Amino acid sequence: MSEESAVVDYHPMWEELGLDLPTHDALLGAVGQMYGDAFLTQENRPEGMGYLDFVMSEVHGLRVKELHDFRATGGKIVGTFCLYVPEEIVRAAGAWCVGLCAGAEFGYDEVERIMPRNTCALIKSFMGFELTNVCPYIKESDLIVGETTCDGKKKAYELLGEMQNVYVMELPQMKRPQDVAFYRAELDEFRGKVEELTGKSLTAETLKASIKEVNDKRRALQRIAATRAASPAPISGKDALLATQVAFYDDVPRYTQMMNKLADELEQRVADGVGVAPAGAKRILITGTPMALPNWKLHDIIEKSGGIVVGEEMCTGSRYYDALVPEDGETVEAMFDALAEKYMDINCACFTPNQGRMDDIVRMAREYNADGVIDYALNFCATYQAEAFTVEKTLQAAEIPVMKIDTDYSAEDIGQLSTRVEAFLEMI
Ligand code: BJ8
Repeated sequence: MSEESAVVDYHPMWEELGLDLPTHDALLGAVGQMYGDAFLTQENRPEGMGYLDFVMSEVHGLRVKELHDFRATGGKIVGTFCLYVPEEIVRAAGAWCVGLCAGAEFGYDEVERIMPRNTCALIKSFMGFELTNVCPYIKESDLIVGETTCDGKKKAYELLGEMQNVYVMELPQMKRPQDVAFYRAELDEFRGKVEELTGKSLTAETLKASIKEVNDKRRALQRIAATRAASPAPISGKDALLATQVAFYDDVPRYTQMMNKLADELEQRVADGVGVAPAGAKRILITGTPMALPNWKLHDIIEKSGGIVVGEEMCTGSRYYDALVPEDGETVEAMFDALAEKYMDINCACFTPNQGRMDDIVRMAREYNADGVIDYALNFCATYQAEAFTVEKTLQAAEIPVMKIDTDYSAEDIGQLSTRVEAFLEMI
């Protein structure tokens, strides 16, 4: 993907994919406007963000074309919704992985004909994208992998399975040794499914290479995250969130290279004392449900209210990049054991108990010198909303100010949320 590429008309490709062109044009127009308003109005952005601006300007263009071309040569695409589905296995069997979680309110009328209104925005969004034929990533996916995490997703995958080729991985709900063994066996099944799709066998060599490649991607994100502990923070929370969101669908080696370049620049900024937020800006850690592209709502509110987001304890944040898979395994068996251990260490509220998440929130609040924590949950997300009480109690015991926000993807409550956020920033 070159930033110098000429403007290309992708409508023929979108038409070939079966997208509803007028509706899709409307979606791209709305996302472009949101992006301009949230990102391009920021001052003193790192130059390295130019790459992500370019990726976003081509969000349904060049990257989709790359997937399209890959498939034209026999390549397979695997779409996923959850961190528990290992990209390493997909890549080791010769396929490419794309994240399909969706972060915009679209097609809800169609969704509400087949799902309850009180379904979380993330589920409604990906179902709406499918039902209105506006997501080229779903269309390019040869296999879509769901997982038995929350009840809403489980049922949505049944409905999605009537329209697409869906495979569901079963996940345990606890983290005892027998649960890790159960998940380990699921990984074997998943391997078989992906090998069947690609017609290629995963080998110790390809798996070792893909573990290293995905670890390198996570290492680049760790470097970016580490710079956010500095005061002033060298990058806005919005820009850092975008970097993580793009990790789920960009080309892995290219993305890693570009994010390492961004990290070099941020490290230099820290050394030079250059930052993006005014001195004294309140530093906020966000914890909670994932923020899929193009959901930038809460970060935008906080940063337009004068605060700065310094970390995300979420699946589009530290849960994605904090842990690496050990690279010393030599056999497929040993590497699958390592993958099972690593992935079962993710702290999702769908698991019980989930003390690891509480420990991480407190640790991160301290490491990133946060003045306060905002616990963010999508409306109707029972697991994260219920866990909010434990989050609050834990942070109060650690004497860290906390505020709970329940919202969705709509713009309707932005005014009200801004008032609450401003009051919180003043209070801490
Ligand atoms: S590992 S957080 S990506 S399941 S917001 S759809 S939980 S009702 S997204 Fe998740 Fe995997 Fe866990 Fe992460 Fe359900 Fe809640 Fe909606 Fe959610």
